[in-house]
Amino acid sequence: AKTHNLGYPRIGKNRDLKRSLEAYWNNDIAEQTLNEQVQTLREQHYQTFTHLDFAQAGDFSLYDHVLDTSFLFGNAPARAKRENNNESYLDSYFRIARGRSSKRDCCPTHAGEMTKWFDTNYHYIVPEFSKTTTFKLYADTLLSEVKQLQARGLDVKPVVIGPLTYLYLGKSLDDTNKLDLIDSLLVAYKNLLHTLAENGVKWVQLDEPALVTELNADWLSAYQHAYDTLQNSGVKILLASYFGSLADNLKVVTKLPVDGVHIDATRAKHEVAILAKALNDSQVLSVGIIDGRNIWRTDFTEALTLLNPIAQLKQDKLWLAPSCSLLHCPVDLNAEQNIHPEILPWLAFAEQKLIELEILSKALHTSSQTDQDSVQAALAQNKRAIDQRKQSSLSTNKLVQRALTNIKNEWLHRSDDYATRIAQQQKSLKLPLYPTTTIGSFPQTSQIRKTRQAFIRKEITQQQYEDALKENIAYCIEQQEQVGLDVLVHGEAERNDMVEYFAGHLNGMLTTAYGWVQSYGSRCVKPPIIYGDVSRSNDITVAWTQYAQSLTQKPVKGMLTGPVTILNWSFVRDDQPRSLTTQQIALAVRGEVQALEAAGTGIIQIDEAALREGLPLKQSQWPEYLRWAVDAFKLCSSGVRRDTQIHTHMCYSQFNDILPDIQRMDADVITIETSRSNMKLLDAFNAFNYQNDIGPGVYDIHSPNVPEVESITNLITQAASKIPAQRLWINPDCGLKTRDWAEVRPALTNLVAAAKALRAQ
Ligand code: THG
Ligand code: ZN
Repeated sequence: AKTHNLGYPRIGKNRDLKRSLEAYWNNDIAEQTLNEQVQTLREQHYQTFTHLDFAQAGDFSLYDHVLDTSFLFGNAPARAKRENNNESYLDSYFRIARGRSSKRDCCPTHAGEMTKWFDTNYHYIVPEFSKTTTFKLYADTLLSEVKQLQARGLDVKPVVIGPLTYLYLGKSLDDTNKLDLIDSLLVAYKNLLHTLAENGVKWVQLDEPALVTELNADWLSAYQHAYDTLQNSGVKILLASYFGSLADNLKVVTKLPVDGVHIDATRAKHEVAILAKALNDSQVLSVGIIDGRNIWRTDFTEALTLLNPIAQLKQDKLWLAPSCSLLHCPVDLNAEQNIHPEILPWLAFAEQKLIELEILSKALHTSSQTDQDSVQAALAQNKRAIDQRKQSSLSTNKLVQRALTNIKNEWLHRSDDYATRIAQQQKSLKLPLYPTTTIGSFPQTSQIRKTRQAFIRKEITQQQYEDALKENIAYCIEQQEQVGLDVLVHGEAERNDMVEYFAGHLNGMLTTAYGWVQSYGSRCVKPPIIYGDVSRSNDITVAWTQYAQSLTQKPVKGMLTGPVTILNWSFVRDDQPRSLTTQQIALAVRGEVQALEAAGTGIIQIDEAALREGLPLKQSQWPEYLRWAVDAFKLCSSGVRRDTQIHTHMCYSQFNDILPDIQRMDADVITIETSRSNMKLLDAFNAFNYQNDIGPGVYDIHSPNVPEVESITNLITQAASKIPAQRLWINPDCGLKTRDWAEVRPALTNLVAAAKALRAQ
């Protein structure tokens, strides 16, 4: 079977791309140097082609491949237009990506909106469409890459987002129906395919992951129309679907006049054989057999059981690949020095996954005797690792499993209703009308980051590290006292990331040293790995919260990350349902909540930043997800007294379609992002008749501008026309961690002044 790849991580083994980009944006290096550094990085990328029959082009990007596609088809927003001749093409690209170029004072622009790429933690720049949108091919960048690879004697397969997924990902700025643009877009695509054909390209991969969502008849007929139009363009088309099953769309896919179809065998296993039979003899079936969304070693026995009959049927028309682009995986497991030696052989990062792919292909039909011997050895080694993982005492914890069976239904509910609880809480907390607070983090100064690095490198002792953190907490409390906030936080100086930090303190989870995955542009996260039953053996946050509380008379809110967010931002077990893993995490968080309460904490916030983004790609599966996700939140938050106040926070402000579920979470207070939507979101809460307290964000922390008192009072007055004043809290949006104290202090001072002015009225 021929092997190919859908995409490789761009960030580099050592976050090389991040360093180069940030140096360029800082004006520390010139464009020429950036290009040289990027070329070096791509040379490493090209090394991976030794495992493959095709070399993919077009998967690399300096910021985001969706933005690249907008430039490829001449759909960059009009504001990208260069106003002065000094600006390079690259700088106009970065202006759309991040609002400014590298030249500090040149042409500030509002950045393109960012949103999540399907159900991943990768953010793309949203394409913009309107009545006046036209398309035109600008293929130079892609062509030069194709030529560079051809010059090395490689068989190049460009990877391009397909026309319908491209439309699907974008937003219409007016009331234009995106599908009305398809014909003019297809002209540009057809032009691209012809151009590639003229340049000796044989196969082009068109990515259409929108096909795993539930599409209506208009979209499905647009698919038929688009691929009818694109056929006979001089190249063969591989239509790639991934991130789920094709389900009802499978019938349509098999009718499209394409030369091959790629399917995600990790998430649509049962459709592989169906598709193999439905395609005709001349069509290629590419099976995405290696999981591109997780870090587990592939079970070769299982994979070959699936592949052998397909290989019989499809012969040389069977191709093998990872399930999706490896963009969502860390780069190289070999960089990890501190992973438990028993767990290490269970894992495969991008580099290791391509080696697996090569072995699987050889295992399907080995030619030479030496190959056979090495393949047999690799299969045996794989079986040992898989068996050892299945039997390992590290993945199972009988106590956790017993604790799960002991969960009582009452544990999922507070013992009193909201009205009773809030009355008790008002008695004990004695907060004013419009209480003020923040979402939890305060500026992570470069000093804290440096101290943490020094501690990780063992250059300073635990004691020195803790003293430095305490000093930071004390500063944080003092600042909040001065500003006059009502409910304080300790500021989270001890946390590098809200998920990674808890993973480092829970049993059954591990964190990596270099397992970076691109989140957007130059920004990365290191998702933890959940390898076993999760539990908590020691208090995690209690001492920091208590220390902060010892410094002030005002209540200090305990800060935790919720179970659904810990799950959604980690690599999960593939040997049990996500719902069960989440329930284990919920039980651990419940223990921490109770420990905080026992230590005297009267307000505890449990963030579920990622609850909404965990919604399945198929809307018909939402109720099932929401049932266990909300149950997990209730399990961790309900085991407290009636006068203990539970807060939660959620990002990404689209709650209209899940309000019943948010109500069912029954947090005493929910804080949400609203400042940019001018409180519009509260209409939905109002229309739904949401019962509990709400803290709408009144200050957009992503903007470097300090908000005026008047603009905050305006927002609160608007909010109070939708939600009774007695139930309103006043807080900024989340993310103060990313700002400086010099910005945060005056902004919060104004926020408190606005609250005081309104109380006086
Ligand atoms: N944590 C995790 N996942 C997330 C977020 C998070 N996904 C969604 C959203 N928040 C993504 N946002 C960001 C914002 C900033 C950074 C990464 C993702 C960031 N990262 C640092 C960098 O790349 O320089 C590295 C972080 C570090 O120093 O440890 O700034 O909050 N899990
Ligand atoms: Zn948020």
